[in-house]
Amino acid sequence: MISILHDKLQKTAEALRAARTSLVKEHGETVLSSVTIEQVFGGMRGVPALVCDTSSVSADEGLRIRNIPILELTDATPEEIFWLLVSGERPNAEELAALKDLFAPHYQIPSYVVDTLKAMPKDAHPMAMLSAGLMAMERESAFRKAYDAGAGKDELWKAMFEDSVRLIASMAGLAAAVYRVRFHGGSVIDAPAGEKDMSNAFAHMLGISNDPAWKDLVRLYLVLHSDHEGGNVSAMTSYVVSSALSDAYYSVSAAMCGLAGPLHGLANQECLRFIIDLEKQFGGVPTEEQLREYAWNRLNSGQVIPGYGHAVLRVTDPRFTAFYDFAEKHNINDDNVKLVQMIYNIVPGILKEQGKAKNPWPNVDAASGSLLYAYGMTEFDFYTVMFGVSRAMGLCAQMLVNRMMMSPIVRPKSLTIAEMQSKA
Ligand code: CMX
Repeated sequence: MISILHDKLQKTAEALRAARTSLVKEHGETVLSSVTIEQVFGGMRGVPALVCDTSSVSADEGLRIRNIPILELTDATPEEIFWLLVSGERPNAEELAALKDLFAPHYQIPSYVVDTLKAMPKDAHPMAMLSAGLMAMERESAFRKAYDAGAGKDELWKAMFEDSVRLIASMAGLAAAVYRVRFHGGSVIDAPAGEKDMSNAFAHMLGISNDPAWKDLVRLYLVLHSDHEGGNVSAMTSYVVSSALSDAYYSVSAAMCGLAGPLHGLANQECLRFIIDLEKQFGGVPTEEQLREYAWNRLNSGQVIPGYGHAVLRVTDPRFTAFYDFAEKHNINDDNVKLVQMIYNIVPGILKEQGKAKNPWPNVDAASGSLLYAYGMTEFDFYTVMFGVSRAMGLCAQMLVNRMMMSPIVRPKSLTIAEMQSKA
């Protein structure tokens, strides 16, 4: 698969390998940090043990994609974001058009994938369907074919590029098919003929609305969730799986299983459930006092407030801000959106008073679901699938960088409790 981006990445691959070789050769013994017992038992929090060039997340600012703050990228398209993630540069018009040409043939997924989705139980979770759909498509992998044909380690990134392009584009058709099969009796909508733009094609195939603001929300959604450095559950999962030279379909499917966890991507679904339950309990938007009481009851019964807190961030997530701004710009007059704003005014104070969460501020999941709901996507079991379509870009970009660097199989050391005790 030859393209402008492919040619550019040839040089990137050489530079990445040179950087890796010289860092290891000249500074291989440099100590980056020491690891404490608390970190080992605490989900490896703060241990700098991964390389990720595509994006970074700081406690006080949040996500930067290739060092550009995410709030400066809210007008971008998903295609621009993928180009930026893998190459470190924003594409010009010609480059962008060339990438769209690569993606467009794959918005329409093969019929056997739709058949796989239709064969699943009627109550299968949409994330299980997404992951299974990717597994069904694994037979398309150029990477596996290249490996089987004896491609050298230095060449494998080219097949990973080919898989990434197809997989990212197919995620739009696959996710839309999951939506139509699971919630609309299987009436799958074909990709629009001649449509090159990914978010427009995706919005069309979902079949929810033709409102330009909805299409813009789909675009923004795909941009904001695309990447969040290397240590989150889904990114680390795809990194580990692909380090065994499993192809992108295996790796992204596994990552989607991690994204389906309520402490990770599923939090957006949980957030909307929280909002709807609140409205049910109080017959509409509650008073501030009622909200306070509801939140405290939840905390006192050992449940989290979904959409709040973060393992790295210590400020309001800029992606939450981007969604919040979208709601204000489009003047969305909806009870759920009002509640998101009300929760934002009240919950951080409660979490601070409780004193457990290190970060009392909202993350991206606190606002995203209410906007999808406002435009007619009311099946909130589906929201994490939307997240997954976007996150596939970051996962593929990170795997591609790792293949270009010829990163080895991941194999950290585990210790027994007795070994740990003997060190204490
Ligand atoms: N509500 C209630 N308690 C919370 C909380 C929240 N929103 N966030 C953190 N806490 C609690 C933790 O459960 C933990 O309690 P214990 O000491 O009893 O185990 C304590 O505060 C300390 O946790 P932390 O160090 O602040 O947070 P972690 O790094 O362990 O976890 C996260 C981070 C996101 C899993 C957690 O904040 C959480 O569960 N939030 C709600 C779910 C959510 O919104 N997830 C989406 C995250 C974004 C994403 O990855 O997609």
